[in-house]
Amino acid sequence: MIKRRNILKGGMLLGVPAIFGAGSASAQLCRPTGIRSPGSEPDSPPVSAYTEPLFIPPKLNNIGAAALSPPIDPNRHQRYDEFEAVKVYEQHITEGVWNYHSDLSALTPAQAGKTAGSGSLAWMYSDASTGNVSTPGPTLVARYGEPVFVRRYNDLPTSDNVEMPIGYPAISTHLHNAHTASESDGYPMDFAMPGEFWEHHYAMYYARNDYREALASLWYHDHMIDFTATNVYAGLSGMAIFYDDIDSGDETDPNPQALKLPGNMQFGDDGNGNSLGFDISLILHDVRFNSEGNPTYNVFDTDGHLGDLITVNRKVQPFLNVKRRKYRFRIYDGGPSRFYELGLYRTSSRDTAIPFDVITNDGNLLEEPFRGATSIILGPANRHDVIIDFSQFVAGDTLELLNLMEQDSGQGPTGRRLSGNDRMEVLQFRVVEMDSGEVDVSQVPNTLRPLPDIPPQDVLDTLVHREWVFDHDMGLWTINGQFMDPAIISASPRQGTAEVWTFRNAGSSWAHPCHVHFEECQILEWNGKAPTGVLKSRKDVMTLGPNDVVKVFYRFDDFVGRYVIHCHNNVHEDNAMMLRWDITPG
Ligand SMILES: [Cu+2]
Repeated sequence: MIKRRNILKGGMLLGVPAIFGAGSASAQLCRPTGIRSPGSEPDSPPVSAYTEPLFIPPKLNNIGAAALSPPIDPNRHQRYDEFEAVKVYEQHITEGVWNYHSDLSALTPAQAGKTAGSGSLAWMYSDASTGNVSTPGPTLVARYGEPVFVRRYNDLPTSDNVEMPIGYPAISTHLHNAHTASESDGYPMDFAMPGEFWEHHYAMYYARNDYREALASLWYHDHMIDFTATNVYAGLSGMAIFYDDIDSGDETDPNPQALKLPGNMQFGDDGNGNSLGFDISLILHDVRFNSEGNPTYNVFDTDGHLGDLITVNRKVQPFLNVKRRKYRFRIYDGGPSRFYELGLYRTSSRDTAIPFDVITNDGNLLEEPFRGATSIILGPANRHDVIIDFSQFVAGDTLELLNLMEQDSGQGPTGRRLSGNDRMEVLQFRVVEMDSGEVDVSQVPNTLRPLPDIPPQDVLDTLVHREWVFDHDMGLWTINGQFMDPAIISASPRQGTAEVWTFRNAGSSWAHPCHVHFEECQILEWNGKAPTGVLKSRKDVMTLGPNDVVKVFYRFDDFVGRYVIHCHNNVHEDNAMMLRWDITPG
């Protein structure tokens, strides 16, 4: 049983230690003023809140291996013969325009082959089978046991011809947190130039073939070396959902083991703010727009980038109609540098936060739901799935997701909470009746998915221990005193081994969401304390507040090759806060 009181301290209702803390949160957050001024950027043009319908990406369509030309070459992929693709997709990455908000689109000049007023410049992903092009890209909906193959073409203009004033048109696509062979992982040096493609084989194989290692809420995003922040900011992000027999996505699943969480395997929307499904992914990116309605970005600020408008699925402050029933929302912080504390409030009375259930951390099912949370806290790349039950409201009620996290530079939050009208409007829910005869049969069971075992302390003591210190030097960002250099291999654990890693934030006024590719970890200690609540989970991004120290347990199995560890404040990452590490054959 989660001891709720253990993490409900200092007024924080869903505590994540350290930056978001067990203990007094505000005492551990960044100081109000950073060591460097972020400078001041002009505000975005004014837009009206809650007038754009939420965009919900449709799912990618399987085209079958026979449709690919040239065909798949199994020799290019580790263990392909064991995990032959049964779902095959083709995506193209293109430059075009996107309607972030009608008020912004109204300002845009003719660009990217489109007429004036048709949208803001964007880099986007397509589904080659439907011709759908969007940001976020189409959602990759996959299932364990059904290996996936995606060929992604870089159809961006060459650097001489791009209209997007930021980013670099070379592409490496990382499926965040997937247990993926190195050559398919989106390693930052594995990039495709305009006119080229890269292939990604996702084995859809539980790490160590253990169902307790199942992943659920993932996202794909660009990972081009030195240009991740700008390329993602330009539009290159999309969601991925992994299901299995337990978390099957079907609330009517007759399998007695199925959790029957809200979901009907329908994705997309009708264009008017109505979702087709009840399992909805929401990715947050904060964006700043110039007077012509295009995204703008200061590449000289290495502290990080803050937008002044919150977008959800690349719509500025959208609305969604919700029926009087339960929904699963997979909420992602897409960065580049903003941290969130999100609470749900009635529009009519913004004083009282409305409780909901949290069922995942970093997209992985918890052992049991965390019930009654009144906010969630996310650093860049963190994810939480939440269940909101709208049956407690009546048709016509409106609710809002508000951001309470104060942040005035890219370094990290100030440690203060926004209140009153300073809270940032993120998303509006408009409650409507269910259709006549419609029944909500979904459940939120008391047990979800068990955690893999951690060896006892005497065994942990015998393992290799490594420490990763996140610091800064000469205006850039370092790990263990080093800038990213793909020629340097900073660790090379053998396949089949386990290690204890420590992440240490050497800074007293900034935050670093530390991300390791390929394997997830479990927290052993956060600032010397054993994890409780939502931190008793599998994680891929440890969001370190000032001076935080986190000790975690890793295993390395199934594939070999090159991977990275980096800060997921992508501006820090691009300014050298990344290291290469390799898994070597056991
Ligand atoms: Cu960082």
